[in-house]
Amino acid sequence: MFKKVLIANRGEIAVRIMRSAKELGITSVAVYSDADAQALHVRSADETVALGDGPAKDNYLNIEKIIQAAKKSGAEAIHPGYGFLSENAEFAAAVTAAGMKFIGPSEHAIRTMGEKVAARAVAVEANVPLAPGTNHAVSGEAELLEFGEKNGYPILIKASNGGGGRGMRQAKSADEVAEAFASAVREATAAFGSGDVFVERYLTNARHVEVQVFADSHGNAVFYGDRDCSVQRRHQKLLEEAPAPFLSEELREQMGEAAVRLAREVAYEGAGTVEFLVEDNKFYFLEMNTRIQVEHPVTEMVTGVDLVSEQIRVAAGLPLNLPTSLTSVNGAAVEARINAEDVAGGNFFPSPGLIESISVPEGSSIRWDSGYLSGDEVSPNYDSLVGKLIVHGANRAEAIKGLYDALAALKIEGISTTIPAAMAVLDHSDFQSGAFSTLWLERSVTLPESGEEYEGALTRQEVEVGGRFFVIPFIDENFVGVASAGAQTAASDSAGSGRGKSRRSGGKAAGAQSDGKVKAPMQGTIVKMNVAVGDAVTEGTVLFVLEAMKMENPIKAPFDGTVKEINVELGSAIAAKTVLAEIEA
Ligand code: MV4
Repeated sequence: MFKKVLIANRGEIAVRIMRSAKELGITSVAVYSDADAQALHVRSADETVALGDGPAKDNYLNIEKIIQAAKKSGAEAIHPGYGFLSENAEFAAAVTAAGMKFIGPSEHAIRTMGEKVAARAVAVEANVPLAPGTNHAVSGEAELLEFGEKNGYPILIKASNGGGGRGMRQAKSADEVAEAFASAVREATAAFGSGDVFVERYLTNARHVEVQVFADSHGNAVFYGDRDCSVQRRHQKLLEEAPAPFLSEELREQMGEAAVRLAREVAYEGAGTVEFLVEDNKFYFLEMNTRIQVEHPVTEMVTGVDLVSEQIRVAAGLPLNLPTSLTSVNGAAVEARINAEDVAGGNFFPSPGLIESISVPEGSSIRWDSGYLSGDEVSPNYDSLVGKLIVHGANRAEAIKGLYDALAALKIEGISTTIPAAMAVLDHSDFQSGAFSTLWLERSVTLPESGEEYEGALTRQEVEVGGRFFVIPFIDENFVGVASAGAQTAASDSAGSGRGKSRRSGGKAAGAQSDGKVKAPMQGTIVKMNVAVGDAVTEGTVLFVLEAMKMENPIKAPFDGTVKEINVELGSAIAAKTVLAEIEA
């Protein structure tokens, strides 16, 4: 076993890894940027090495500096955590070349799975089902149109080097292909330096289910439970749970076996996650993440296994402690990610700053993984994750209730957090009944406004009309700068789940009573302008493309009309809520 391990990360995951290191009797070495000199992960380490000032690319992302720090400290291995250099094949190679052990899979496995077209080829080899799509980078619009013609719309254009939804665009019909293709290529080029994209049939009613796999250097490979991560907003997960609910035992086992075949095909070592879409009792491979995941604690809660210890043990050459694959687990666990963000009706604005106090509920079924204590500061320069609250229950309903109550008792002063959003989701009948998919949160949930606490105590106001219960969904294709006007009166019947409630459409925008002012949903840069004053537009016409945090956001017309006024130009840097244009009906 290693005597000393360097942790090339910060925040809650660095603290989490140090906990396992301590239990294994390993000395932990923290690295830190100047901005993090006082951070909890630095205070929690046995030894520390400074990486200097500047943005992450000068410290946490600087391969050379981290290798030097590790050598200087005498560490025998480096744990990369998640994010930063965790899925950087070059880093894994550099660690090995420097005579240390990278706690993760081989450079080859990281590179292959990081390249989505290559990963699809591995899935084909391993006989793992895929969504209909191309197994090569597409040459241009013509090929996309041909694909759409043959497989039907909507189609999803994805960056080959993408992940987390970056460089991903849908086209709902042939008309939208040119625009979606250009936008995907532009975003992929800006984010990954490669404009390679491929295309898949878009599965619009799917859940996002992932399988935990683990392999060692002795030829053992197992699956270790699954998680559902469908509750996301703009590819930021809000809640995760284990096991993935509402899956047949047969499907669960098939997915686990497929995940293990995939891991074997790339000679995988260590912990990995195989992402699938599940729709109509069928599953389709999406991608493999070659790292420990943020949401790994829900798996730990239902299996009783310490996945990080297992990563370290396996990297040290020991055989897996998990002798067989596992489909049935103990109860259920749900995790809420607590971010320093103002929910703001669904806008999730950053809310960094000084945490005046954190008060965490205690209990044998409650776990709190955090990188901060009272008096610590959340920097605007790093991930906004403050901590993860995870609750275990004898079954899903108890875990949901337990997490809801724990969230109500979790008090964080000084910054805004996503606590009210998580509570609203847990309290939603669709979440409880399983009537959700990856698009559900953005489309169907009204989230609390700024400064509002969620109040519900898992009791619901049930609105009944003519003996039936109604939910009024907030229908929002993609993301709309101003919510579509008025038209969403079609109430969907939720009587199937036995209960429902009236949810006022609203949150993210001026909504149903739109005055035609098209506002920027966030701060960013106008990278495309499709209209001029006087142009006729129809509801949903993309007026502008706003780039924010390296993601492109289409800004659409709220209703049919004419462009009366445009207040920005190509290249304009604009603040959130700026009125970009005005549409007259
Ligand atoms: C998809 C999909 C539906 N159909 N691919 C999201 C990020 C990356 N891991 C792949 N993702 C998806 N790929 C096909 N063919 C749905 C997702 C997806 C998603 C899409 C839109 C909004 C939220 C989403 C959340 C999870 C997965």
